[in-house]
Amino acid sequence: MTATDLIWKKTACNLCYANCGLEVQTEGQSITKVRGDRAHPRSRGYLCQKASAISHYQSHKQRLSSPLRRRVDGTFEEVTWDTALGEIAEKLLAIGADHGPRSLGFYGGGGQGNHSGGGYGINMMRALGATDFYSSLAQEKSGRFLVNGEMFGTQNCNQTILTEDADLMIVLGGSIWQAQCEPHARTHLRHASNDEARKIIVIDPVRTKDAEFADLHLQLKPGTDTYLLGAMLKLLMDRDGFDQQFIETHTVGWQDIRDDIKRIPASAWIAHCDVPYEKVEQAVDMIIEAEAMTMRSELGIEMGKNSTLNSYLGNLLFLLTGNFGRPGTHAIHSWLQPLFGNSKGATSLVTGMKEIAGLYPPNRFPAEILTEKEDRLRAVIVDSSNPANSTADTQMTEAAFRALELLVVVDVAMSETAMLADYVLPASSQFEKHEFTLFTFAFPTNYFHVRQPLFEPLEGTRTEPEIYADLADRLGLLPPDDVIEDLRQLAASDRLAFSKSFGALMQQDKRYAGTAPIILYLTLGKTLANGAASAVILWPACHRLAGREAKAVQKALGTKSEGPLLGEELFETILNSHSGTAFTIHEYEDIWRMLGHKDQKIRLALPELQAWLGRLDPADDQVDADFPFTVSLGQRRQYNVNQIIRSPKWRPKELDGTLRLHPDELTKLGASDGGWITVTTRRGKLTARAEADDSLRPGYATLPHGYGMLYPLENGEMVQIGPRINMLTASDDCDPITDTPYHKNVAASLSVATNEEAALGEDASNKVMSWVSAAE
Ligand SMILES: Nc1nc2c(c(=O)[nH]1)N[C@H]1C(S)=C(S)[C@@H](COP(=O)(O)OP(=O)(O)OC[C@H]3O[C@@H](n4cnc5c(=O)[nH]c(N)nc54)[C@H](O)[C@@H]3O)O[C@H]1N2
Ligand SMILES: Nc1nc2c(c(=O)[nH]1)N[C@H]1C(S)=C(S)[C@@H](COP(=O)(O)OP(=O)(O)OC[C@H]3O[C@@H](n4cnc5c(=O)[nH]c(N)nc54)[C@H](O)[C@@H]3O)O[C@H]1N2
Ligand code: SF4
Ligand SMILES: [Mo]
Repeated sequence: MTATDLIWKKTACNLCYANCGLEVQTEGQSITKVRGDRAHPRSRGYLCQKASAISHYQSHKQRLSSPLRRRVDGTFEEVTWDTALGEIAEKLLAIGADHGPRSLGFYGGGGQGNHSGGGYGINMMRALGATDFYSSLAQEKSGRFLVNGEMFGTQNCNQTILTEDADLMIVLGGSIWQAQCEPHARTHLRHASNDEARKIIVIDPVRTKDAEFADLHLQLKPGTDTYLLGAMLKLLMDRDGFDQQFIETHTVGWQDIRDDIKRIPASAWIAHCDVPYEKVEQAVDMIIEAEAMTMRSELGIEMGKNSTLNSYLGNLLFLLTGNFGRPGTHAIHSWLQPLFGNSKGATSLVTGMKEIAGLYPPNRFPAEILTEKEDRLRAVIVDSSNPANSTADTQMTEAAFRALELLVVVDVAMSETAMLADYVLPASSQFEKHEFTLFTFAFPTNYFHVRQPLFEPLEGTRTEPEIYADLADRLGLLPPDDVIEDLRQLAASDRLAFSKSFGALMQQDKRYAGTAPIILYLTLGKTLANGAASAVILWPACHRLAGREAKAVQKALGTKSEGPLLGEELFETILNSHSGTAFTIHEYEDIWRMLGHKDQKIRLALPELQAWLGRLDPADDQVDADFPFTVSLGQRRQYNVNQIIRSPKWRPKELDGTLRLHPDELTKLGASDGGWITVTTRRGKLTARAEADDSLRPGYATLPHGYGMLYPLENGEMVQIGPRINMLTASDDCDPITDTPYHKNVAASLSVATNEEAALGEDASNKVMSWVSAAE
């Protein structure tokens, strides 16, 4: 080890979208020590127990280091980059020519820690004429995007919560302790809990760790949030709890929704939720008494029944009570570069589903392939996503991937999706390239962090921009070499002159609109210091923001520069702030101007959702006698992180990914704690190890997210580790407007596993455990 290895290098955690700043020590190509980066302006040294696990993302047995091509017998052979990219380009062109550009699609483009590559890949596909882009975001947040679009004016008017100054914090179907999602999440919980003046309400069928901190826990029947939210709105109305002045000043449509709320049969709906009426009254009183309230809503309602309607009612709750646009409430925030778009109602060719925020929902992905229609999807690039495990209905998703004429997977690891690919392209890891995320949701100060690489790329790998630039060239989507060379030279000598020439090229030839990021990468990008070429995609974003939000940018940078100079200063600051930096500091009054509606007023009336509210009837919500349990599929726990860490070595304590259920239910089933239970749904079945957990309501069970990977043991044997939960979910068990899956409320039957099933589970578990123990 050399002295330089002991230096603390700056980076960020890629295990959840809080993306806390880190300092790490390295040895060779591995990360050996991790601590919080106190200089990171947003996370200020905060991190959670998961951060040290990033070494298992960086180094493990399934890292890819060569392009792979599928053989006819299904096995893979290593091929050169030249062969792989040449053949992929040829096939993309042929499929596009034979069946039209809408037969080409793209899935993913970024995970919890990486968004630098997606812009290159998606735009390259756009340049080929593709319009079908799928993302995991569209299996969780589409309802929210749609509702925000209608209420605030554009689908990327993204609301954020200002928890630090709130005296009431509602956690609605989220697990702050386990899932985090913003830096200091646990600190907020602790502070609010220790402060007499601050209150916490948790709405969750599980007595979560958050609920233990709470002043009030509404442990409702799973899937009944819509009724609870409706009833709370009605009680608030009855008690004069709405902020009429806010409603009059900042909103439109109150007259159109008033009667919808008035009609809500609060008692009957609360009874349906199975929470005491007095507790709901208490919650309503706490909301009325609060000076400033935030409501953090997550997958518990977004992947719960009536997902989009939940998002609408949730928004109404904080808006009608005037908890928006002030410290400690809700706000919308600026973007350096929006993470998602604003759709104008395009629909897909096969199933006619709506594009929302520029994305199509994974739940419809298999159906867009498994059809005889000419326009079906035939060639797909998957980047930074593992849909074979993370999309609903694993069986159908795998069948769809197999039915493609071309599947290309760009990943750092041999994922279950890569295992189905025609070509697998090895990407450099997030610690081997410049990287950033667009999870920049803070207000009034918002932050951006471009992470410098810790390592040279692992031999044989390439960064995504390199991959897409090479592919775009082979696809004939780039200007001639001499044009690129001239632009590069201009960028090196005079950036403003470059800006003009680049703009002129884009005007002159519209074909290059899609590959503009790649052209920037090959020209201006190559002139950036320290090899930061991939971050060039932020350059136009910096200029746009400096034009749109000059004052807020100036304040963040402490500068008086204007126009293009301000854009350049922002770009340079972002590139050179290794711990991240503030990019805007807003005034609260800016919020109204940032709304998408020109009159700066929020729309309250959404007819489609009002009609849905009017149709709600607890009688329609009956238990299916064949599947009497509700299983929540994809619980966030101490030891899971999406599909980001594949090696089981980091979690010997929670190796199996247990099925948690109330001890009384175990007794009723005649099952034992630690024994094996088979879970059967309308779609499929699996066997999991049981774990007694009295924090769950009877009739309710949970399985964890982030398991079910196939991993090779020392002898090369592939073992599936933990439950592959989407074997249990059906694509059509989803929201009727946005197709968001109802993963948190899946109807199931549970039974003690047969001897054979239990033996299989026990055998896999023992094999992995003895390998993990030996390796330690
Ligand atoms: N440890 C860990 N953290 C993560 C991740 C991870 O894999 N592991 N993944 C990251 C990602 S991608 C995301 S999107 C976030 C998700 O973060 P969260 O949404 O906070 O996590 P979940 O555990 O999926 O669900 C949240 C809560 O919803 C509750 N819930 C279930 N059904 C219902 C219901 O019907 N009504 C209500 N009100 N609540 C219900 C669950 O009990 C749970 O406490 O986490 C991020 N952080
Ligand atoms: N049943 C059920 N299903 C769920 C959920 C649930 O709660 N229940 N949660 C859903 C949610 S909220 C989400 S966000 C999704 C997450 O699921 P996915 O969209 O599949 O995303 P991740 O698991 O974050 O990461 C996927 C892949 O990115 C790869 N990767 C990591 N770094 C890089 C890189 O630098 N470059 C490239 N090219 N690849 C990289 C990883 O190796 C991994 O294969 O799962 C969803 N699926
Ligand atoms: S809160 Fe999220 S980003 Fe921060 S250390 Fe934990 S897992 Fe990593
Ligand atoms: Mo997510």
